[in-house]
Amino acid sequence: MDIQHLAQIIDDAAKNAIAIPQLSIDHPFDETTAYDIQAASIQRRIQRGEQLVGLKMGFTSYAKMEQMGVHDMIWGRLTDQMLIQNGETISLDTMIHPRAEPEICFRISKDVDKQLTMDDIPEYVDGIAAAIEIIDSRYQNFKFSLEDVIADNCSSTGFVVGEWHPIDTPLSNLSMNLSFDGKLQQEGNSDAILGNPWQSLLDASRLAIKYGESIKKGAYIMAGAATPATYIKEGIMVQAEVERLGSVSFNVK
Ligand code: OOG
Ligand code: MG
Repeated sequence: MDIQHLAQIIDDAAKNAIAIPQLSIDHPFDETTAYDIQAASIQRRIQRGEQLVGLKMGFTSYAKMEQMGVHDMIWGRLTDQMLIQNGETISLDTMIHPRAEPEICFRISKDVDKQLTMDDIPEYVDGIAAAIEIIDSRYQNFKFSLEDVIADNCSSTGFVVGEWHPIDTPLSNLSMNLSFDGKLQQEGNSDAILGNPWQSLLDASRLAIKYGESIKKGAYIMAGAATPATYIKEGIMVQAEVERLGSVSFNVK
């Protein structure tokens, strides 16, 4: 198994916005190897000058698992190039078949050096916000196995974070909606994220320790979508609204 070679294939697909066949069809690999391919592909981005700014969790809701036919939690890396400003106008030229999904984001206030528990949250987190993730699988037809999607950095492409709110803002049973030009596309609830979105943050710390990845002060942690994702297209305004956390949006050129 040539990890560097597979990392280059997936990185080129993302860089050139050209879909590829599922990597695992010709080169079956296990989950550990999939994370090695992800790490190597992110290393290529870092060599081009991108910086790691956080982690994203995926398949933390049944809505997402059902939509994609994949049934295990995954995690990927976020770089500064993926960060979109709230209200920004973006072009889809660099994407293949992007979709948007409503999320919650956490901001880390202290380097994470252990697996966090609920009691640790006030010491390590200083903000929560409504967020949107743009996912853009590098695989043809947005189809993949668990190993494929992990190798593809869990489809990470862009993320937008709304206004930060204090961490004592209750996160249970909040409506989470996605709309295009004010028209509702997806409707969900924060409880869909592992029963409690904070659990996603705790799992992110567990997985970071397991895989030797660090979560630094200032990092963004995306909790995973509460609803299925919807394809975005030119000329629309994409907005997520999370009860108590307000709304966050971007425009598509
Ligand atoms: C994989 C990414 C999953 C989430 O929030 O569950 C994810 C995909 O659906 O392409 O980001
Ligand atoms: Mg997501």
